Amino acid sequence: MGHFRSNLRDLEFNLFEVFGVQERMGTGPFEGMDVETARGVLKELNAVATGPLAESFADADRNPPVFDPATHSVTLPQSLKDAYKVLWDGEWWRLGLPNELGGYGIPPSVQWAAAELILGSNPAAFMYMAGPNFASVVHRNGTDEQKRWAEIMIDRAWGATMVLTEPDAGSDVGAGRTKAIQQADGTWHIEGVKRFITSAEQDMTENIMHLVLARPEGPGLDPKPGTKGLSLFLVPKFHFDPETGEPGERNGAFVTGVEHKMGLKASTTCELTFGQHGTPAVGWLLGDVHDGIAQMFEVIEYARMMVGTKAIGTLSAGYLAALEYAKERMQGADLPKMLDKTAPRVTITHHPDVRRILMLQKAYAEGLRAVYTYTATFQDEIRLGQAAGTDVSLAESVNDLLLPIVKGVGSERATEMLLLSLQTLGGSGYLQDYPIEQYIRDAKIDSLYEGTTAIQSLDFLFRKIVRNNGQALTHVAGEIQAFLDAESGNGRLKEERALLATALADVQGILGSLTGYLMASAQDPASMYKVGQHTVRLLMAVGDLLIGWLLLRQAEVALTALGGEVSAKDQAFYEGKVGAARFFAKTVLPQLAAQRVIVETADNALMDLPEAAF
Ligand code: ST9
Ligand code: FAD
Repeated sequence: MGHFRSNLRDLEFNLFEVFGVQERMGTGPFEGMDVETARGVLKELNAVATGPLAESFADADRNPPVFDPATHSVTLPQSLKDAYKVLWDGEWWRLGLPNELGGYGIPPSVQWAAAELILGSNPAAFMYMAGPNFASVVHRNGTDEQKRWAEIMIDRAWGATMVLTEPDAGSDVGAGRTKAIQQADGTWHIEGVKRFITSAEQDMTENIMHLVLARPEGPGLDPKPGTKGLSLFLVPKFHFDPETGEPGERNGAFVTGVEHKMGLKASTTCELTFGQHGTPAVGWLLGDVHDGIAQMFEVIEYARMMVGTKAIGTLSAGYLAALEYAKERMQGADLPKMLDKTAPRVTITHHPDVRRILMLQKAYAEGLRAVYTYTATFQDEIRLGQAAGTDVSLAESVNDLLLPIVKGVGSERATEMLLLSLQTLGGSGYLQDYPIEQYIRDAKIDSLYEGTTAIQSLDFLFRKIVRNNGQALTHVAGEIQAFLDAESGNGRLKEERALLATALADVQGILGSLTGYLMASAQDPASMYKVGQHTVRLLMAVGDLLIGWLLLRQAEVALTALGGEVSAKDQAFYEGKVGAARFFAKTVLPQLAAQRVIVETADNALMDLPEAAF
């Protein structure tokens, strides 16, 4: 068996028993889809993900891509190429495409469940598949000619990259200095150095389309500072025939270095230079409009959801590996018999502390899976509404609100919980004989790229809550309140509902204090620091609240199912749902009260401390 342990049962539970995704199938853009087909897709992909796709995971880590500076080229390990071929030949990339570009008309909620299977099994292989997906952004925003290029990107199986970061412009993308100089023939020459670019070089595809942010220069252009002064250019690795896509001359975008990373080694992270090696890097302005940052955010929004799902998929795999080990490993006696040296030895699942860390992993893995699926249900609504011509602004703003939770909370909790997965194995967890040490190394990147957690938290508070006048948040809080008011479940989970109600009030308290500090900053600018010290705390608190709520929703569904006839396997599954919800409500949610006190009593002592005192 490969390294990857999937949780297809839980994916399907979320989709069909909790969120009722099947109700949105058979209509509009999902007209050709039904529940049996969706289950069939997931089942088939699960076999691929747990089988051939997983095979290169460790090999490509131990034998990472090799860079040749003389030719600016990379050789990927054969095992990874084989895995990529499995994905490509299976046409799994079609799952992410809109119908008009050859997609299967599958709702985003099901797409993300499918994505979790690939990302948990082989995240680097998933990321090399960016071509078709980024082509859909080119298609949506491009000129007629560029729409054709988008089709070529898909038909000819090209790779693609998103190119923002520079040595002095990471979180602060607007500090980017790469420039685009307008040419008489309508093209642009890109000049500059970008770094940390994922998949910028590989030896699997005949061409790579780089989506590059650069600052335009030319007659009649009004240069603007910051992100608003950036435009998005299409810069292919090779020039190509615009009709057939046949590659021609080398364009002047060259990789000049590949990073040596702590994890995710199979994925190339490159320094990418434009126009620095005697060949101009010719680019084309996307859509012929200077709207780069907004266009790039269409890519970023997808990528942030992807990064969160990747982290959550890895967390789930880590938990299931830890669980499997714990059920086998005999060590020590049952705690009440600890003084009896002749007492039988037990498996470590008998020890309360092992149970504690296992259940914490389970609750976060399954709770976060529910959070990303819940988020994706709003993406389903957006697609349906757009096709029907109805107002989707609320669904869009709720999706926007939830993205930093999926990305920020998903990645932070995955890192924390994967440490507990390793802990469950004791010393063995530290060995490369088990996949968990690699999971930790590979998943750590998720809290860094696509905007660090701090950036997610600023986005969450300032853009998704304050600028949205709290509308999306009020909608979600309203759903939680409705769940509390419904009192369904025959009075079971009463204590847990009360804990959820308190947690909701605590999060509202945290937010209330932060908005108070924010308003006070109009008179006292330093008050803004009180906000900035606690935005990550807010993000994580809302994450815990959502996880607690969704686990309880799952528990309700499980209790109903347990009231009828269920198989022994399902009985265990549903009991696990109730157990996880209770555990989370009783041991995690009460911690939000302490977070609230910390925010309510915030001061600026931290900010007043001189730098030398650190
Ligand atoms: C990176 C890549 O890290 C990591 C790897 C990716 C690999 C991808 C592979 C994909 C594979 C796909 C495979 C598919 C297979 C399918 C199979 C399916 C089964 N939302 O607040 P302002 C916009 S890449 C939307 O003033 P500042 C907006 O237009 C590097 N838009 O910001 C706004 O204008 P307005 C990632 C947003 O102070 C404008 O920006 N790097 C949002 O100028 C200005 O906004 C980062 O992520 C948003 N949330 O700049 C950078 N926010 O306000 C992180 C902003 O008028 N830093 N806009 O609407 C940030 O995000 C900063 O906050 C900043 C600040 C740069 C935005
Ligand atoms: P910095 O921005 O210097 O941040 C350093 C620290 O300061 C962080 O803790 C951060 O949270 C904090 N910080 C910074 N600004 C603020 C603020 N305003 N408020 C609070 N805290 C702040 N980029 C691409 O364009 N394309 C890619 O394909 C790509 N792939 C990547 C792959 C890998 C493996 C890596 C490591 C990076 C990749 N990146 C890519 C770049 C990535 O998006 C950036 O590393 C990330 O956005 C952070 O920027 P930085 O590394 O410059 O850190």
